[in-house]
Amino acid sequence: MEMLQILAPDGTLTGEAPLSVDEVRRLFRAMVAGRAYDHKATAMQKQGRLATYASFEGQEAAQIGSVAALEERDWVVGTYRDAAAMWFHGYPWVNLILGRTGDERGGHAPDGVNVMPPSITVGAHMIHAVGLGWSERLLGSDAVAMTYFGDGATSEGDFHEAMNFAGVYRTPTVFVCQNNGWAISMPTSRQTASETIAQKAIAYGMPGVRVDGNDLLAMYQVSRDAVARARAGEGPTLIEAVTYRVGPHTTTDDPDRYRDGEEAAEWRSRDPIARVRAYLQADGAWDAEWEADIEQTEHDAVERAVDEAEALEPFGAGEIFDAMYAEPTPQLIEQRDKSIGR
Ligand SMILES: Cc1ncc(C[n+]2csc(CCOP(=O)(O)OP(=O)(O)O)c2C)c(N)n1
Repeated sequence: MEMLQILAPDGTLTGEAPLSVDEVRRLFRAMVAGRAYDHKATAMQKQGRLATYASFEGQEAAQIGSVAALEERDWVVGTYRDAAAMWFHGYPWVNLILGRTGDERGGHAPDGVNVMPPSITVGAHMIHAVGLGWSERLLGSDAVAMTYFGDGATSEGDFHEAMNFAGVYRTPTVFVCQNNGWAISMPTSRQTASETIAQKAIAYGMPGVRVDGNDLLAMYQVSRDAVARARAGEGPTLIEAVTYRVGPHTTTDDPDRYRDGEEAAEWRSRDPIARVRAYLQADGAWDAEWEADIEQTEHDAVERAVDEAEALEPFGAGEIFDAMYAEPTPQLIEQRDKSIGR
């Protein structure tokens, strides 16, 4: 299967750009914001202020290029590694930070923001995305659900169930697999005997596309087309975004124990942000001062979210139970009472 690329690693176009320069500048800024959050969260974990954190460095184009194709009424259903996509669709940084401290108040989106909390269970959320899209369709809406997952998640039974159901019922689902080369220490080559992930779509009766996941423009184009298909009632699409996790799996991981450092260094040189920077610069639409300015502004926004999260009164031990159901079950009431020593 061919891999679509529109923006070459040196920032030159190999096809027609699907976005105006102003739109590219807006998405460049979003990628810069994502990286500001990513670096801050990694640093905070090392300071003992966050629990485990999963960096998405290197995957900014895969996330921002795809989520940018959505409308507000659409859904984002992602994982622990998809903070940039979640944030772009309205999930506030403060909630993401709270979630990483184990505070349940970070575990849901504000009203009207169609973003599910991140799935830590590998693969389980793809089924939810299919159900969300299907229910939107049954309610007469044209909203679609975009779900993010890794190459490792495609080995879960949940992936098969989600893809199969979506194919049979032609649900408005866009499956975005960020094939980042590794599932913790398991390389994609040992994850599946398929030559590509995209080709798995054929068996479920839906289109599969393979795209350079470090290319913002190509990511946007394939996502826009998949969203349009889903919205028009033509069913789901599987997108395989070929990218790379340049950092560790999470802050608890040491990738030097299982992979060659040169591989990560090579992928760092294909940085998705640098690629768009080169494109904008060649167009006269970038200068260092502008980037320094947006970087500072986005960094400040993340810092404010951190301050807000850390200024909250600690979450009470028993309150976690209140977040489970509208009406707690007798068992939950019993557990809650025990946890607060009643
Ligand atoms: C059902 C389940 N099994 C195992 C784990 C432990 N685990 C967390 S992340 C991960 C690897 C997932 O790899 P992939 O789907 O490729 O996503 P990536 O982390 O690379 O983004 C595993 C095995 C889990 N969270 N859930």
